[in-house]
Amino acid sequence: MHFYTYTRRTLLMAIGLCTSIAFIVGCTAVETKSASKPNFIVIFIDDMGYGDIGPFGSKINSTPHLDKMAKEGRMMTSFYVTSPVCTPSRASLMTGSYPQRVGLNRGPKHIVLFPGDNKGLNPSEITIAEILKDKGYATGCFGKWHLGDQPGFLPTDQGFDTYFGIPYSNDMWPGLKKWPFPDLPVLEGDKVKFLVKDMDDQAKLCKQFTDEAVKFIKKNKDKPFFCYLPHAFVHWPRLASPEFMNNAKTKEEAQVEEVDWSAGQILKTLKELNLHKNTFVIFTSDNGPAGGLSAGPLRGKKGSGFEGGHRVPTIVWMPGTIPAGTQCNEMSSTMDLLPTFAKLAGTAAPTDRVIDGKDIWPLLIGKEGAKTPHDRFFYQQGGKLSGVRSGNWKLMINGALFNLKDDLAESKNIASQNPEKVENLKKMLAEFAIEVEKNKRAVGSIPKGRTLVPRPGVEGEEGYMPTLSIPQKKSK
Ligand SMILES: [Ca+2]
Repeated sequence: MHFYTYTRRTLLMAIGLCTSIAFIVGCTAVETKSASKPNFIVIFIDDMGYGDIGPFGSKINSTPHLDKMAKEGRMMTSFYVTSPVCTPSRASLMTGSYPQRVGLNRGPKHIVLFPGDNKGLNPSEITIAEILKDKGYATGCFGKWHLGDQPGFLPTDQGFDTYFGIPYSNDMWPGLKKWPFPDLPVLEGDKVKFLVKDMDDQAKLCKQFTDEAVKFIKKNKDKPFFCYLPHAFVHWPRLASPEFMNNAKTKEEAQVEEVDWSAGQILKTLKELNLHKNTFVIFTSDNGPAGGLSAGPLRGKKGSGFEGGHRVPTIVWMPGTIPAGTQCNEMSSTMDLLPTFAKLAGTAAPTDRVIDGKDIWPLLIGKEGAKTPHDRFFYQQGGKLSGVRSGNWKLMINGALFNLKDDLAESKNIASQNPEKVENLKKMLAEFAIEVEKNKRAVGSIPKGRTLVPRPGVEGEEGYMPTLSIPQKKSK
């Protein structure tokens, strides 16, 4: 209790002091007391929809650990990702910036990065991991990266001391015959540790990433840490551990229930180590639901510019600091985590470049009267700007206008009744398109890509050709 009081007071002091450029001076005192810095854990599910977990209304999936997390924490009901697909969404989480700003609104040849692509998250970007590492944090990433698989782009090149996971999606493997994929490697650091050979291996990915994350937390219990747990689940191809498969009607249900277990393991570990009051945990998803999963009350799914593609089921948890059993409906996004974490760690987001995210700590801790720091949020579809939300109004690039307060399902286009709103939002879209073009940064690029492991059955260097450089057969 004493420890906690001390921690909280120091934290508040840090927040109070770190309000200007003078933060470096102001935070010196805080920095020496490293125990006061909170730990951060981001549990990032792949392709899970707004309606897939109990706290967000699922009647299909049993998610007791997330139910408890929501009871002990706070549901963010208007929390967004910046893109309805993997790579761009992850680029925003890592950089606090819109994906088009960092050149990763899409891959060079496809909507997301593919094995061996010569592009990736530019090493000159300052990631959330680099900011925290700089402040003395141990940094670990356990799971799916998908921001480039070439030297310079991997987690260990982007601020993570420890990495264990797959470099891109789990369906980018020979099991998906649509493209000539190489084998799917699991990396430890930047080295291939083993291959995901079959569906039994796929089924183990949730447990393996969870176990590695728990190991990392235990190992770093005495210093501040940042644990990023981007699960391969619940992305296709789907199979869960036998104990979950045996108790579920579908593979989707089994996978959701296994990631629920995973979140439970993380929270349980924190409580066992008495770190729970000094660790901020966020559970969310990288984009809306893929086939077989649910957006709940929202329209659209993975890939869509509607709410279902971008609004993700999000719970934040830090007992004693984040008010238990509460909800926040203010607009916020994954881009806000970088500035928020930076501030709590006693520093600030980079100032030499445009960072779109803002500090949302007042929203997370339920500060009375706290409002979203954003007067606009931009959506994208197919790698392109596709809409804007301001307040409760949302304009799609095709001119459809919705009021999300009265019509969360985006069922009634009310553009013709609200010409002024349409004009106002259109202007925001136009301004953003110009501004982001002006202030965008280069994507990471190397002359020639090479896959990490060869395509099965192909001899020599040819086996390492980037997947999409190989002449494609017509898919059936
Ligand atoms: Ca995804």
